[in-house]
Amino acid sequence: MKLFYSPRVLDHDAAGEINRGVVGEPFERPERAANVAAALNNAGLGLLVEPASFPDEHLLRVHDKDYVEFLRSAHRRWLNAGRKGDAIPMCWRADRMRPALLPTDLDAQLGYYAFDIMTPITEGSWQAARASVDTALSGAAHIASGTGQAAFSLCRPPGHHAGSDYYGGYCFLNGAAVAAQFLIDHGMSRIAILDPDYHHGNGTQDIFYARNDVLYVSLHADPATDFPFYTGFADEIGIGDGLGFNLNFPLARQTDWSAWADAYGAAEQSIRNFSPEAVVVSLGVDTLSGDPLSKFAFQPEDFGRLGGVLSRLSCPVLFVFEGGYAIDQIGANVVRTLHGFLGEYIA
Ligand code: OKP
Ligand code: ZN
Repeated sequence: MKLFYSPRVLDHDAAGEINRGVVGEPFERPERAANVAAALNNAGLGLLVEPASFPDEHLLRVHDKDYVEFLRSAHRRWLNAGRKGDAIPMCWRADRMRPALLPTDLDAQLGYYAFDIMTPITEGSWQAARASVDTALSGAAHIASGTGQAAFSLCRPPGHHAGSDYYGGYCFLNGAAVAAQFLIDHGMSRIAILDPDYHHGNGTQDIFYARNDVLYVSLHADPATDFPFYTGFADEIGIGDGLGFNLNFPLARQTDWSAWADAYGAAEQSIRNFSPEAVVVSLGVDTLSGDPLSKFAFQPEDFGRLGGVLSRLSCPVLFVFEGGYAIDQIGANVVRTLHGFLGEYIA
């Protein structure tokens, strides 16, 4: 298995996060990626390879130009306006207000492109998010070359909440979506994206919602109780040509491995019926019991089982790292997943 990691993904470093009305340490912090990198290094799964630099054109296949330019310049504009610290939106357009055209004011643009307050734009956010996309693209290029059957891209910040022109849920650029599009652009005709992160990948769903060449399948906490709240319900099944190519499995809090695996059986069948040429896995390990943001009940050994069931897909798999906030355990659980996938780990 080929592993990709760049220390540039550490550059996004938020000063704080507002959680339940209190400013505290961010859940999504650089040590997450550093810890996963350290665990991979110790696991003997292979060397961590520095990703190549890909041109923006790959990114722009999925994200809008104006949005990308906003992300690239937002923190510089924030400092130029005499502000300190991280750029955070303060005002949103309510749904019943008049429809907004792209505003020019920085604060108005922050509210225009963001969908939450927990995703600050820091001095290094652009560099990190861009490096995260290069990391995903390097994994995709490895799969597209046909020389390898599996890759793990240690992306950070995560990506699956980011849409073509919006950010939130700690995500700025959608690495899994850019990678899937890269595989399509390199001759593959059907890509499945499987998203086992605790949270619904609303951005990935949105990007491919009207398409039948990319199947999006997500198992996640019911949006009736969990972030991102407004999307991820079972009746969201795609639109137009994409009708039937989006599948959501909202699951109750406290879902454990056996309940998750039941739902996965149906998810797996739908992926098989689609017969993808490759599968991109948005690998979040925030399904762990005790994860500080999540309420599923996976035990550590269940990640080996997860890797095992993913290996049954029997087609090339690109793992793209997403969530997981139990900082001291996420590295071991990524390793368990990859070992299980490679058949080297008995749960
Ligand atoms: C990103 B990914 C605490 C609320 C948590 C944010 C969840 C973002 C998860 N302030 N909401 O899918 O792991
Ligand atoms: Zn998550």
